[in-house]
Amino acid sequence: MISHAVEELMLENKDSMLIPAENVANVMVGNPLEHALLVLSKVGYSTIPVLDKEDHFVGLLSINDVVDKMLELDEIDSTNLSDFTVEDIMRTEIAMVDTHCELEDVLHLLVNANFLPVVDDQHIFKGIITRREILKAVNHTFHELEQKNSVVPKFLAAHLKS
Ligand code: 2BA
Repeated sequence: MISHAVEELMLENKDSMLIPAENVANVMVGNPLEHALLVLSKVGYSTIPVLDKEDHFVGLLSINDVVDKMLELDEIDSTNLSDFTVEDIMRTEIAMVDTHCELEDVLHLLVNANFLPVVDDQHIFKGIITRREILKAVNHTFHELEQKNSVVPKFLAAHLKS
């Protein structure tokens, strides 16, 4: 369990932990794969969220999945991809959190994911929490603890006790 003091420090810059939906590259579930490939190569991210027309989060699409699909086809030609949509290959078994999630759950889930999609009660996509933002918060927390002398070396702690 995370101590209250550490959690407080981790959440000091809580607002910047969530990259809001409007700043997150995404594709629509019905987009042809040829279009999705263009989006993925343009934005530079390896995996991006898939949304439906009502902005619900429905899955993830990665550049690897698109390349795998191209390799399955007779000729390696991106125009063949227009016969398929994002829905045909997106991943739907995804770790995600809601807007009321606990920091501890986020930390656990980010062990196995580069980022976590965040949804509200109606499953509307609100943004993502990335490993990068969490590591920034960890870094900030370590420095603050050090500055406040909250971290006492073991030998000193034993000396202070005696
Ligand atoms: P990746 O695309 O595999 O990126 C891994 C890390 O590489 C990112 O970690 C980031 O530090 C860096 N990086 C890659 N492409 C970048 C770019 N175009 N601009 C700036 N930095 C870039 P995180 O920032 O922790 O992101 C973790 C994952 O979250 C990314 O994995 C990507 O799948 C997703 N992601 C992050 N920001 C996103 C955004 N604005 N839109 C869509 N997906 C995003």
